[in-house]
Amino acid sequence: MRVATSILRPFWGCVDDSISALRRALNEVESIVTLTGAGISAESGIPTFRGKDGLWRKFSPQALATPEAFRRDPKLVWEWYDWRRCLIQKAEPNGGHYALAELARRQAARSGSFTLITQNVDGLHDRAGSQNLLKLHGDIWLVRCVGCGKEQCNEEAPLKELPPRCDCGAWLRPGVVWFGEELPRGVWERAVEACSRTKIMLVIGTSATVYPAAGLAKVARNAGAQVAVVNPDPSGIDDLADWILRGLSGEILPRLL
Ligand code: BV8
Ligand code: ZN
Repeated sequence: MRVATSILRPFWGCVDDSISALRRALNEVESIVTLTGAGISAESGIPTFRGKDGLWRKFSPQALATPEAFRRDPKLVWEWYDWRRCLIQKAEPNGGHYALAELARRQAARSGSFTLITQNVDGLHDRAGSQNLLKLHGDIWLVRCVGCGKEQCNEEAPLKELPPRCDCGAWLRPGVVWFGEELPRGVWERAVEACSRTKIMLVIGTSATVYPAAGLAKVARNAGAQVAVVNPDPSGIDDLADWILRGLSGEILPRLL
């Protein structure tokens, strides 16, 4: 019966030992997978979804992040996404984003593999220099035509016209995955594949409540990987964890380097 190697409560002493233990382990393994959620962008000023001033507290996902909501009132949905784009454009990546980009560089330097899987649509990982991201839920800076299906990058914030239109005249929708919509095919398969062959999985800043993303830690665990959780609060996958680092990812991740 595999015993969680160390469950840490917020006694900094313990966090230190566990960070050094995890840092050592990360320097030895050939493959690392990380899964991030809204929590990694919280210290950049982007509200999380379920946090105390989270997006889902003020706005209902059903009313704004579903194809039905867009069909019902595309202008309302775009007002929400335009507001979030303006917020994100003013934000900067934080120490957590940069630490993961550096971890990937170090893994590459020792010809190990590093896969960054994110539920975030904010693009802050890209701006921190991370490459070959697996964006499970799309990208808020992409727009897709509901008529001709053309997808393009659009970083205009605020948008001049809501809803924005495609050259073909049809409306554009945000390039994100809404509830009830399938995750981007290749991206999901590659995420599952990476989790099923990794040695360590870091799960950072997610409540692990949205599926199928929340099921990836179990895929890794069942394949024999060790799982480390970085989150100031309990999350849906703590029981799968070998390490629980209770703290802010912007403070903890740089200390893994
Ligand atoms: C699908 C894009 C099928 C849009 C998003 C199984 C069981 C139950 C339900 C389902 C199931 N399978 C499917 C479902 C339905 C649904 C679902 O999961 N519902 C939930 C609510 C129960 N899933 C779907 O609909 C998915 N699609 O299943 O399609 C299908 C198959 C074939 C063909 C057709 C259809 C699609 C889900 C994707 C939805 N889109 N985002 C947008 O952003 O507007 S989800 C969105 O919410 C985010 O992307 C993210 O995934 C989720 C929010 O979760 P988190 O990121 O974890 O954020 P949260 O606020 O919850 O937590 C933040 C955490 O950070 C907290 O724990 C906090 O403590 C911590 N934290 C805070 N500060 C810090 C920190 N951590 C570290 N440092 C800090 N500083
Ligand atoms: Zn079009």
